[in-house]
Amino acid sequence: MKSTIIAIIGAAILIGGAILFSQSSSNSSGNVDSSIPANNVTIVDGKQIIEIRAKGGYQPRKSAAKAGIPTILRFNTSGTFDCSSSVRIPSMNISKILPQTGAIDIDLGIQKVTTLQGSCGMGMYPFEIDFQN
Ligand SMILES: [Cu+2]
Repeated sequence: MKSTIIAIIGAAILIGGAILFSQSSSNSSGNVDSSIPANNVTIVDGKQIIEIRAKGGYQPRKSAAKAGIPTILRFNTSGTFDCSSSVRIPSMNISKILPQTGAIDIDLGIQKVTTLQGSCGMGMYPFEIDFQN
């Protein structure tokens, strides 16, 4: 009798722990999503890579990058059927059609201190990249 009660309490603790764990892990993955804007610029072997997700607009809307180093702008898509799959950066004369799912790299060369403004083909979804020293 005593061992049955202990078994029930033990099971309740395990189930409760599993529920808590699954909730906290889903919360933390939500946090990872919202932290993408802070970490979307990486520098690998002296090359700067700016990653922007294109789907129903651009994420992050604003990127902070470094001026004066070779830079690649990478658009990631995943089932992107809306017009954010058509990207334009008028000041650089860039106009690209992105794959519905995949990644495409655009060479931005070495930028001086500036802010690049981009948008979808129709101009309704904007994004910008701020280059600073
Ligand atoms: Cu559009």
